[in-house]
Amino acid sequence: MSLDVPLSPGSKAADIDVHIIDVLRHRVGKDERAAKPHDWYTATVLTLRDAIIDVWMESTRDTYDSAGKRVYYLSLEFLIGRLLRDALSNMGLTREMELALREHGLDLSALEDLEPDAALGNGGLGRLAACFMESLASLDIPAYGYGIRYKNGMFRQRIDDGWQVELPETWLSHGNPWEFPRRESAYRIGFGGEVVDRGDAVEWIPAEQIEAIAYDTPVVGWRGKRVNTLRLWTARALDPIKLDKFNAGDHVGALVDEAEADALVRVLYPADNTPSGLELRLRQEFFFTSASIQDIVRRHVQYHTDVRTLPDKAAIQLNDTHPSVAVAELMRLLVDIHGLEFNEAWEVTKATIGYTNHTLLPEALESWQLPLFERLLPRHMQIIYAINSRVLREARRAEMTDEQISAISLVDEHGERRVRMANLAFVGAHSINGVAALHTELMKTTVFADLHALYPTRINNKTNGVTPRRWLLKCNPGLVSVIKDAIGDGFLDDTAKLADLNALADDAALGERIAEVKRSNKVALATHLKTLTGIRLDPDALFDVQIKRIHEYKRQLLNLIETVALYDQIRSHPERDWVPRVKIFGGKAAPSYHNAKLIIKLANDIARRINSDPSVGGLLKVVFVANYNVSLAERIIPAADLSEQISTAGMEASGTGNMKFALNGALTIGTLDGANIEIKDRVGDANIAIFGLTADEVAFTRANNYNPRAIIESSPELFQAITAIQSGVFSPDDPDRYKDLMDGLYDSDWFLVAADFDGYHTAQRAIDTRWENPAAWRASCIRNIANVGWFSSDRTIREYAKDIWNV
Ligand code: 26Q
Repeated sequence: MSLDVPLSPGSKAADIDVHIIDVLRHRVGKDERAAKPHDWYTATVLTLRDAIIDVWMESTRDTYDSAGKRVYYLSLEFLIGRLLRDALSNMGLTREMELALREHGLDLSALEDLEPDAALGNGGLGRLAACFMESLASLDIPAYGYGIRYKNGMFRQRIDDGWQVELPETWLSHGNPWEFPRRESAYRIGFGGEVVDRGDAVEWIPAEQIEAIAYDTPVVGWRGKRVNTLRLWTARALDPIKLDKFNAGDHVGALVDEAEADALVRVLYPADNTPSGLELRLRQEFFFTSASIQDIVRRHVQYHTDVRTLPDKAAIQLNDTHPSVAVAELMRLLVDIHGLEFNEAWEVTKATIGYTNHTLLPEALESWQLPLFERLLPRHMQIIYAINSRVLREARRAEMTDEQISAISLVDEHGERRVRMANLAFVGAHSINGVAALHTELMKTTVFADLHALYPTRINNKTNGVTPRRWLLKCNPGLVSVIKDAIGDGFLDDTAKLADLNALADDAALGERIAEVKRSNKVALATHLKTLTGIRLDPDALFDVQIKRIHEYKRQLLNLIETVALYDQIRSHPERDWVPRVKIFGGKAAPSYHNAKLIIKLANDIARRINSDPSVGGLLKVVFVANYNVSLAERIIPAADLSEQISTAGMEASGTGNMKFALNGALTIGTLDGANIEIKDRVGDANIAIFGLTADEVAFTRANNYNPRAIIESSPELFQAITAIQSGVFSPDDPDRYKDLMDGLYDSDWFLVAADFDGYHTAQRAIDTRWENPAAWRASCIRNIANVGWFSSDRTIREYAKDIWNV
């Protein structure tokens, strides 16, 4: 049935109402009486989707007609979260949809809660990819995201008796109304086999082949200007059921190819900043990279004929090294399939590819055992050797030392030989960027020092950003309305305009209105956490929040030890005027990361003990929120007073949570690490609490006989807290539970918890003092909101577009 009323941005509630009923009947297959909430949810998405599709097709047509350059963002992770509210709001249809649903007695926000989070990512890197996709569409830049359509995304975390338990996440169990399968966009992906010399060319004859099939999801930009495509690959066996085997009675053997294809897209590796060396991971990387590069080259040749002009029409950005094999795969297509000379292909490849680095942690730098790589990708290994010989000869010509040459090599020769994915990405790209100023400088002086000496113009900085649509407009409508009243609505299109709030920072009336919004966000969070955890929270307490992946370098342990010290002091000095605090923790640990899981248990042990101790009264509560994800972040961040960004300096590449909190009016307590430094530069020293060693001091301390034991023994608060944890005060059922963890602090303390403790503790007490002056606290909140507009991912993407992609 065709509709009389096409939907578009600006449609009226009545148009939507007609449409939604039609969709409910003809596409969901229910009438109004039989429809369950989930049917209404699906009908709502499909109705909105119809409006989106019209813009989508227009955007695609425009791009083809203008023959413009496209951006391709290759990422093994897209941590999207829910799409409905974001898409509605970007299409400008929220109010109309609300009204239309109300006619049927339905509440839009209740339907929104039925949408599962698309959690196809671990943490910062995956969430950044999602923010970038939204900003690309908002800035009207033709772009495709490429990734894997994992059947199971990031695991669901349950807390059993304080311990993390991982459960499979099944976001597709009710179907996914946002995606379009594109069976016509399918590519063959080879593995293994051999390379044969055909005289003037070589041919790779893979031993196995799997088919990659595209699923497209529309990505709507702000004000519905442009809709781009997120293309996620699934895998299928070429021959899904081997009938000869099946008929011969081998029912399982008949299906093994399909099972192997399925394994490729079954699950997201749940490791954040700690790569696993498993073969399946390398297969996943090649699978999605090869499909994406084939798709990009096919599209280019189809419209522009000559593959040599690829760099004029395509910019490929690698989100970390996970798609690094793109360098070799693009070379293979150019040389083996399209017949380019190696040198020419090499220039095309470098001009097309850019690489973003997200971590300097040595253990997170990806490398693969050479025999494994060669067995799986024999032709790519040859190409990597050929690239390497070119690069190393250049290094030799530049008179580099043997040591430098060995550091530049794509093959690590120390011990068992390994292929270095970061070096491959570096040499194959014209641009290599870090994600915050400090991180970029450290890239030049540490891991990439020698590559930087050889190619000194390639490294550049692109400080991360977050989309203000999701991380302000959508998650904090109360704050948005107060800001609108104060400075008008120009900030909705340009967050730099938030700076107009600076003139009003000391306006008591504005401070009060913002404080009222914060309080109501805290009440809403407290209500939600009461249902989740049973714990009752005082919305007038200071909400102190650390939500992020659990990792030793992020130092949740520092926060927990300080919490124990505070607990002790409240008990020892009940006569003092303590500022009531709620400590909120959330985050997942990689399943194989022992200490991270132990830290979760410690948080829960501490919470149980403190929350049931009448001697602290209502002054201190500790909550560990299970299954922290994007949707929870959207509830927690607008309700935070204090944002914990306390990584060991030099270790957090950027952080992006830090930006979200500041944008929503929380003060930051943090180290001079990642983007914290740039946040401090913008909000001003008076509006942020900085403590701890600098990155230089961290390096110096580690290099000069750091003695944590001496520090612990000379700090009474620290000593007391560590001793309490170590001796089983929080784990009476297993007194030795934290012995090794605490011994680690005495004996090595790689993350410098002891060195930074006193500075942190002092900074926390100074926060208490600030809190007791509400007017000053509110002025600081306003100055935070006013001055972090720069951290919009729109600004970041503009910089990529201008400096790297030339679009
Ligand atoms: C690699 C190989 C095998 C298995 C897993 C991995 C792997 C997966 C995820 C390695 C690293 C990651 C994730 C890294 C990450 O999230 N880095 C964060 O990136 C953010 C966006 O730039 C920064 O803000 C954070 O500081 C950085 O930690």
